[in-house]
Order: sequence, then structure tokens, then C-alpha cells
Amino acid sequence: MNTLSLSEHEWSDKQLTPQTLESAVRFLWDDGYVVLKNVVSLSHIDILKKRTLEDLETILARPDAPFNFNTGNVQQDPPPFAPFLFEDVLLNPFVIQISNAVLGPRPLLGMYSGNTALPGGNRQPVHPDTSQLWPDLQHPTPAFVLVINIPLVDVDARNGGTEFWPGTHHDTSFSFHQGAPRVEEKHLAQWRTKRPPFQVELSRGDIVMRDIRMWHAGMPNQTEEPRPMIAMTHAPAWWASGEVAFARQDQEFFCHPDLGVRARWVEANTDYLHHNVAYDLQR
Ligand SMILES: O=C(O)CCC(=O)C(=O)O
Repeated sequence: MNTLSLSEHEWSDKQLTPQTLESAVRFLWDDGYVVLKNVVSLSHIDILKKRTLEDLETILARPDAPFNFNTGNVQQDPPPFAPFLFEDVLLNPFVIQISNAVLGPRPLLGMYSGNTALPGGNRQPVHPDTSQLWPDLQHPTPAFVLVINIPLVDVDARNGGTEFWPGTHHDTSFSFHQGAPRVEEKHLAQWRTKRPPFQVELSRGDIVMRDIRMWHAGMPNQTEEPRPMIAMTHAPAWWASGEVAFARQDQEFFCHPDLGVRARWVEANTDYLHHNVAYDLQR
């Protein structure tokens, strides 16, 4: 795995060295992902995990629960208001440096959501979250959206570590401008011989950043415990993502010189558990 552990200096300066930054950019370009070890406070992770597991009951009680591809993976937003907003989650300085280096100055946060892998679920079909910008490109474009995942529990193959297909973000032979994002078996077979997929292993406190085009799949959670994981996106301002509903009272929290937010400012008690919808669901 492409893993970066930060030095004490980087920690105290809240600043990556040029060498670490270059490694992160190179990992994202070459393979489509990079893991930053131990960059979120565990006390923040535990607060978010507790609330997320409480909220899960409400989401699963919905007759229209927002399952992704199958009933083993549910879309779940973290609480989008204080006291659940943490700088090392939403405005992580290391993540912001990397996304500025990859995407250009001051990208926008365009999604604050998550995926919970439920005990006993099936695997998802392999998919990218967004296609190449145009079909049949001769050369891949630079990255235009980064997905930032933060697991709220330790993750490995037992509890549904996401399956990654490194390098596939540059495969311009697959695009889904029409139809579903599911990658067909003929494409998977070609990659399997060239560069087989693997399941990510992450500890609480780690962050994984990935190019949104990289193929991946949510995997079965074979344990008794749900596996919650936050998902955010960073993208340049020209990328038309949706808006994230954050509380008006928290506007100041999001003022940052190097990261904007595509926000819809709402009242703090606005319902955040009933707005996602199921995606390409096969029951
Ligand atoms: O939950 C995961 O591990 C990945 C989920 C995913 O890729 C999706 O729902 O699009």
C-alpha cells in the first residue's frame, strides 16, 4: 500500500515537507491513491463513531434506506454541525496541502457523507465514482476530484476494507457516460492479470485519498460490527458537485485560505438522515 507516515516536524508545523508532498502527488498520479497514517485524533474518531452508530438505526428504519448497489452498504452522513465538526477531519492540513497540489489552488469541499458496511452484506460491483471527463480519450487527464475516506474503526478484509484497483484511474478505455458505472468483466479480467486488486487495511486515525476515477468496490463485512467510514470530496471550483448542507452557525469554522466549501447554509437542527437516496440497488 502507498502509505505515508509523517515526521514529528511535519506534525508540529502542520506542514508536509516538499519530499512527502511529492510522494503523495506521485502515488495519486501513478496508482490513484495514498494513505496518510495517523492524522486524525482518535478522540474525534470515537465521537463520530458513537454518533454514527446511533444514527444508523434511524437510517436503516427508513423504508427507502439509501443502500448503494446492495443492502450491505448504506450511505450515511456524519452529523454536519458543531460539536461534531473537527478540523483534522474536515480541514485536515495535510489533506488540504495534497489536494491543492493535485487540483490547483483552493479546491472546494463538495461532499460530506459516508458509507457503512453492514454485517453480512454482499460485495459491490467494481466501479469508479465518476467517469473520465470524455469517452475515448487518448491520454488520461490530471485528477479532477479526490475522494477522502476516513474510517471510524480499524479496517481490513474481515470487516469490508474497500477493494482498490490501482492504476485504473488512467484506463481511458472504460467510461460510463451512458449507463451504469459497473465495470464489465472483460475490463476486470485484463486488469486482474496486469495489476490485481487488493483490500485496503487502515487504522483509526488514518486517511486515504483516492482519485475518484479509480475502480473500487465495497466488500462484505464478515464481522458482527458495522464498519462506518466518512467520505468527502475535494474538486476545483469549475467541477459542478452538489451542495453540502452545513449549519449557518458554523460558517466561521469553514473559513479557510486553502479550502472552500460548496455549502447550503441551513438551520442546525435540519434533518440530515433522510436525504440520501438508494443508488443502483439490486435487492
Ligand atoms: O464502503 C466502501 O468500502 C466503498 C463504498 C463505495 O464505493 C460506494 O458505495 O460507492
